[in-house]
Amino acid sequence: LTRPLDIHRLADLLDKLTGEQPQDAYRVLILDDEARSGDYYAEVLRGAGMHAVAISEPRRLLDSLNEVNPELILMDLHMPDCNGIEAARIVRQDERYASVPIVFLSGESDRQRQLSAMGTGADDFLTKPIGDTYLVSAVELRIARFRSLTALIRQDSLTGLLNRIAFDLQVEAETSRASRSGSPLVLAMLDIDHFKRINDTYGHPVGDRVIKSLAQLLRKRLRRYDIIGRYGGEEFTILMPDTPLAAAEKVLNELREQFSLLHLSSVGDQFHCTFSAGLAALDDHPSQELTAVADAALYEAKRLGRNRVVC
Ligand code: GH3
Ligand code: MG
Ligand code: MG
Ligand code: MG
Repeated sequence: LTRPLDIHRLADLLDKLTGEQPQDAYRVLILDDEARSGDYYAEVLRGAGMHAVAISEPRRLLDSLNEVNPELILMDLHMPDCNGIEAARIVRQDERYASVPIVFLSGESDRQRQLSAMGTGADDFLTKPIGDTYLVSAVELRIARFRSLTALIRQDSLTGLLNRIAFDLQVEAETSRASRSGSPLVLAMLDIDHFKRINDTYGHPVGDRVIKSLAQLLRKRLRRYDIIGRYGGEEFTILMPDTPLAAAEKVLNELREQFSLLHLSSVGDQFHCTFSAGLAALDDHPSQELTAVADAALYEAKRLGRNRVVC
C-alpha cells in the first residue's frame, strides 16, 4: 500500500505484530480552579493508567473537551470565574457530551447545595478531601459503565458496526480533526447490488447473513482506525482518515473484488453478490456535503451498471 507512514499506521502495525488490541486508556478531564489540586488528581489518575488532563480556567473548557474527548469530567463546584454548575450546563449543551458522566468533586458539604448542583445533569457528588484509591475506583467504575452503555447505544445489533447516529458523530469529529491537521480524508458509501433479489430468492435470514458477511469482510480488511458504519439496511459507510482519494479507491476496489468472490450459500445453493460504492474526499468538498457527495457517486455507480466504485 502506498500510504504515508503516520502514527496511526504505526499503531496499527504494532497491533498486528503483537497480535493485541490495546484497551484504550480511560479519558478524564478535570476542571478545578486550584491548579495544584487539579494537577494532583490528574497525577493520581495517570498513576492508575488513565489519560487525565487538568485545567484551571473554565474558558478552556470547550477546547479541552474536544482535545480530550473525556469519558468522565471531574468538576470543582466553587470557582471564581464560572461555577461548576454553569460549567456543567456548558458541557451538556454540546450533544457530543450530553451523556458524559459529570462528577462534582468539591469541599462543599452542605447536602442541599450538593443536590442542587446535581440538578444540572451531573451524575454524582464526591467530597474533598478524597483518598487516592477511592478516587481511582470511583472514576474507573463510572467509566466502565459509561463504555458499556455507549457501546450498546452506538452499535448496530446485526453487525456490531457503528449505527448511523454514531457514524455521523464520528464524521463530525474526524472531519474537523482532518481540517485542522490538513490531512486527507475520504468517506465511502457502499450499497449491495440487487439485494432485494437475494431476499426474494433465499429469504430474509439469508439476506441478513450476506449483510453480516460484508460487515465481517470490511472489519477484517480495513485498518483499525478506519471507521465503519451500517448506515441503513444493506448500506455501509466507511470513513478513512489520512487517506488520499486514489488510495481509498484502490482499497475499495480490492474490497469489491473480494466480496464478489465470496462463496455465499443457502441450503445447498451457492451464490455471489456484489456491491457498488461512491467516494467523496474532504479535499474537494466541504465536510457537511461529504455524505451527500458520496451518495451521489454511489447513485452514479448504480446507474453505470453496478459492481463498481465511482469517485
Ligand atoms: P440496488 O442494486 O439498486 O441497490 O438494488 P437493491 O435491490 O439492493 O435496492 P433496494 O434499496 O431497493 O433494496 C434493498 C432491500 O434491502 C430492501 C429491503 O427489503 C432489504 N433490507 C433492508 N434491510 C434489511 C435487513 O436488515 N435484512 C435483510 N435481509 N434485508 C433488508
Ligand atoms: Mg475551587
Ligand atoms: Mg439500498
Ligand atoms: Mg442495494
